[in-house]
Amino acid sequence: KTLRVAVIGAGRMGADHIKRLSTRIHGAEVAAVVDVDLARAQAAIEGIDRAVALASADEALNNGDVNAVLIATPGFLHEEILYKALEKDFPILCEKPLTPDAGSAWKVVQAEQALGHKRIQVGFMRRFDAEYSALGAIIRNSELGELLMLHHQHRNPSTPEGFTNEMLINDSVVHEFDAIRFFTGEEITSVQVRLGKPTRSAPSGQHDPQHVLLETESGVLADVEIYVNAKFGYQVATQASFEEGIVSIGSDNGPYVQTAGKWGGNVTPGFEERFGAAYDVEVQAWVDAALRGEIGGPTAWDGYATAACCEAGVEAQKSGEKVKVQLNTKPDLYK
Ligand code: INS
Repeated sequence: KTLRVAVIGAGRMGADHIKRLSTRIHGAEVAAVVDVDLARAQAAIEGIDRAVALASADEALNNGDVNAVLIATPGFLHEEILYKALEKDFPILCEKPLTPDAGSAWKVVQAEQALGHKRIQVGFMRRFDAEYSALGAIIRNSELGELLMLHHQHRNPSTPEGFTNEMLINDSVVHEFDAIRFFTGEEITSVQVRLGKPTRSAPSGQHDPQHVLLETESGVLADVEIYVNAKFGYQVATQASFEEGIVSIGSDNGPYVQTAGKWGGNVTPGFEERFGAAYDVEVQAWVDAALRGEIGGPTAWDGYATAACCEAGVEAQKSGEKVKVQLNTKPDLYK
């Protein structure tokens, strides 16, 4: 059996997934690529056997050759495609965020619940990063005693056009919301955002960097420096403080070069390079699980819970207050 995947959205992430599906991933093939810019969809299928370029998600979902969906459009466009794909009962890999706000994410959770089984895997790829897995295991096995604090740095070189102040939370810190839930196995209970001295490199309307402070159910404190116009390169790093030690992950490592009177190496340029291997593992896990009728990673509940954190985060950005995260009761399907 093979997944015949419709990739919806042929932008930066979609194009990256198309390449991975048609080269490194086993058990899946690109059957269709959809983009409002048909020329972009056409360019993306070049060299791929039996793949078609289409201008609408509807056409792709109703194409008899398609039996799975990878959604890589901007976040605010996910909701409509999710419902249509659920109606078809197709395996779905939906890039983060599931939807941009908690209300719409909850409706998606309810639609999946009505279906009676999990079909949606959300693209929180960091869970598949080797160092993330290793730190997760150290926490779960209490190897260094209890986890007490998490310090996160999330830095991007620059932001694409139209990247709003809210998107620092909804598009960027959403990864840390999921990471903190993944590491602790707990929900996040409150979010606070501090705005300090901004860089002069931020486009107008964006306050950058921001300092996000969080608490989990058991009182683990976490902080995130989100800095999206940091210029120097791409960096996602975490330092975890335990009763019996400190664990650091995500530093650029190697090759370490000494030449011409200098020593050093290269800074990671973007998320494709930083998380390339994690994306491969994530998509393979999705495919393998889908062929068994299951999902292989973060659920629609994770998408909803992080959306609730984002909503609290955006409110906290505006008010400067510590905002409680409100969650509905977790449905049995996700327990
Ligand atoms: C991107 C992507 C990256 C993240 C960026 C975000 O959409 O999710 O992993 O570092 O902040 O804008």
